[in-house]
Amino acid sequence: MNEDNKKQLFQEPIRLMRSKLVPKLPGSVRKQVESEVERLEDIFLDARSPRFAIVGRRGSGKSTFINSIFQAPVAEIGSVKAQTGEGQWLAYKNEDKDADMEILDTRGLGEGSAPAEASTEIDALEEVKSSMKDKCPDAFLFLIKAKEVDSRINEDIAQLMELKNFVQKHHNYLPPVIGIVTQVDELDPVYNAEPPYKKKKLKNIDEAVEHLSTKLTNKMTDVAGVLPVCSYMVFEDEEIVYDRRWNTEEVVHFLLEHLPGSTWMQWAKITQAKEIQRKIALTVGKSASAVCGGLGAQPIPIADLPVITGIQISMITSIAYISGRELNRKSIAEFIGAMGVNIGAAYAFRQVARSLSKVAFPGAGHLISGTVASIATWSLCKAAISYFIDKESSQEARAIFEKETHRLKEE
Ligand SMILES: Nc1nc2c(ncn2[C@@H]2O[C@H](COP(=O)(O)OP(=O)(O)OP(=O)(O)O)[C@@H](O)[C@H]2O)c(=O)[nH]1
Ligand SMILES: [Mg+2]
Repeated sequence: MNEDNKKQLFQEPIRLMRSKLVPKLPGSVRKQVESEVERLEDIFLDARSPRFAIVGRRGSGKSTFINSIFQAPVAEIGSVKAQTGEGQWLAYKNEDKDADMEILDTRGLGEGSAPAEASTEIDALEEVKSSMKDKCPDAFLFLIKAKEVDSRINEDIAQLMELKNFVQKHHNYLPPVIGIVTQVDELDPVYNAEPPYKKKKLKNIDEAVEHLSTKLTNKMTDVAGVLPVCSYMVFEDEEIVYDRRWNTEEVVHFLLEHLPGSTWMQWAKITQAKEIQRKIALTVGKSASAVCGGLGAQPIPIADLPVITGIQISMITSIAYISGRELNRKSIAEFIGAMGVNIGAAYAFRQVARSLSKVAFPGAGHLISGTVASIATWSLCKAAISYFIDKESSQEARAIFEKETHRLKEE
């Protein structure tokens, strides 16, 4: 399935939600449902690559950091001379070539000698600025070696601020600044270079983070956070032969939180992190449940059932898509088949709950049936995550569906 087909897959249900569903809702619910629909639009329809401007001295570990995120040697690493030459956006592609990350790998500011690669402009800072004119970064990553958080850092921060102000002026957007303390394996005690890190090491890592954090927040108000990392890994013939990475997953998650929804799908593919896939799937599930709940709460007759089913099927399809599984009817049908009875049961239950509650508690009925629709959708989301992302069996997925439904009904 190509990208256009995939888009179509999501276009139709989202369009339906917008045109048929949202206008029917009363003001209070409409606002919430509308913002959930917008989120889904961001994730699935406006998808684009994430863009980072990486600021850091030569040798701070920018290229290594990029490789560690991809878990593949996509960026060149130089250990002797300054490597990165031109301050231009580079698109690094993942192995499947279906996602990329755009990086403005700024030339190591303050390097000792001219970079090995050719550079057309003399002033590195001006070069970086001109690259940011046509493309606005989603975030600034400020990388600094753990051992250097203390040395000459004010100058680096001043440069970072200059770049940040430039973006704000040009794009009217303030990208968050995320500090990354790199190469923590080299902190004392050096004999504990391999993770897991012991107490003494962790204490020194904390200190380095604290130090950079204070320095940054003294100068800027929009520092999203500072995280330590060890990105060192060795590849041979594109294969990982040595992996000393530490805290990479945490960084990857943290970045997701500060990236716009439109870049999430690409981020999930680039990082191949299950946790990221899960997180996006949960967000989609939350939106779908809210939409179904909002709809179920309306005094619309059985006619709304197909719409709810449609949203639930779109949700399941999107979770399969997020998981990276080849999208086809068969895998979706298999999952729905496995849940089938339960989906039906949930509907039946919903109908019963709705009619019963209208008799027993007039007025509360709508609320209850909305809740039931949302419980069924949420439980389906959990089951789809276990089936598509965690690659559990259909029996296991079904058990999760039942457990989740039961738990929510109890609440
Ligand atoms: N021990 C250790 N070495 C690292 C780590 N990250 C990077 N290095 C090493 O540091 C050196 C510089 O890393 P690069 O990733 O090339 O740094 P860079 O910031 O891209 O450098 P320029 O492109 O020249 O500005 C290389 O020898 C890397 O192997 C790390 O986490 N631990
Ligand atoms: Mg580099």
